[in-house]
Amino acid sequence: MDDKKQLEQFEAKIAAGLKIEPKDWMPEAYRKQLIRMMSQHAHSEIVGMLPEGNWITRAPSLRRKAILLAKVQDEAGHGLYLYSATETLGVDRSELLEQLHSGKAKYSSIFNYPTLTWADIGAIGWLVDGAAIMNQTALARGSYGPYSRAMVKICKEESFHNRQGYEIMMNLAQGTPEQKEMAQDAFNRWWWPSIMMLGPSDDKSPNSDQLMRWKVKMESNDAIRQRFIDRTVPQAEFIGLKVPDADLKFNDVTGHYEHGPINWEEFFDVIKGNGPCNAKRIKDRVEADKKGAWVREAATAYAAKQAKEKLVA
Ligand code: BYC
Repeated sequence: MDDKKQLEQFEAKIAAGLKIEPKDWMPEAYRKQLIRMMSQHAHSEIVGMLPEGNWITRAPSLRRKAILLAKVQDEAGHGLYLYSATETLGVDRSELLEQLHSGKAKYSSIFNYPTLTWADIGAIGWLVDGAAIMNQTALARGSYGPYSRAMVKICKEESFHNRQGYEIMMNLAQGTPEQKEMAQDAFNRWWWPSIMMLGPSDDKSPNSDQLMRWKVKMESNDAIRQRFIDRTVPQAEFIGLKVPDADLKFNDVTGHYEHGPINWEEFFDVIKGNGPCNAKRIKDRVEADKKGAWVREAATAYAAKQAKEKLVA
């Protein structure tokens, strides 16, 4: 069958809401877009462990420590899950990791900001996981089978992450004046980066058209951002925190919040590698990879031994 016919069949399948599976024919551009997006997503999960992992030894109670440990482990699981899903497209994980460690690959802008106080852990769960859920529940309806299925499992865990973060913020906001101030300070620092992590505005998003046509992305960056804002502002008001946006107002006609200007210059600067923590994140990730080399070697040797024994038996 020629490429034109295959492309027609591929697009008809997508239009009918069917999933594309790894062995199905797909245009090279679809494969490349998925590898780009899924590997960036996997890297984000793995790099995202660093700012939170930084607080495991300083969690204020055993309960909080157990929750944070579980969350960080979940993120590792999401990363591995997503690297595996990306490998179904014919790329090797070691190649993807090399791109991350050499600074060539992107990962979410949000993880280039520092976690200065315990309230930042609350803000990450509430806002960062909250924004991630908005985005990922849409991706769960996407056209590539392994990616959309990964999203279903990941979103379930992100919901728990989101709730534990909101609970931390609620407790702090109802605490002493100092605790409330800490919550507000973390909110002030994480609000705008969380809004930006959903991607550049639609007029500055070169990949969206193609990804939406092929139903990898089901909604545009701005549409998801609006939903995130509409959901999060009342949550902030409920716990008595003030959204750090002087221009924020509710539009009774549209039923949506209107927000002030987003600092896209800052966003593009961060994704170019100039955020407050970019260099540190890559350095820490490379070190973590080196430290874990013996575990991977041992696991590979064990798997090879098992396979050999199976063959003999
Ligand atoms: N950060 O054309 P656009 C988590 C890049 S982790 C960095 O709109 P697209 C969690 C973009 O790559 C969840 N770069 O792109 C983990 C493109 O550059 P290239 C992370 C960004 O793909 C641990 C350029 O800007 N979620 O939840 O259509 C602890 C133009 O953008 C960002 C995902 O990864 C960014 N924020 O849309 C706690 C979801 N935004 O590649 C929590 C999967 C854009 O052309 N990804 N860029 O050089 C997506 O949904 C989409 O890729 C995006 C961007 C919405 C992020």
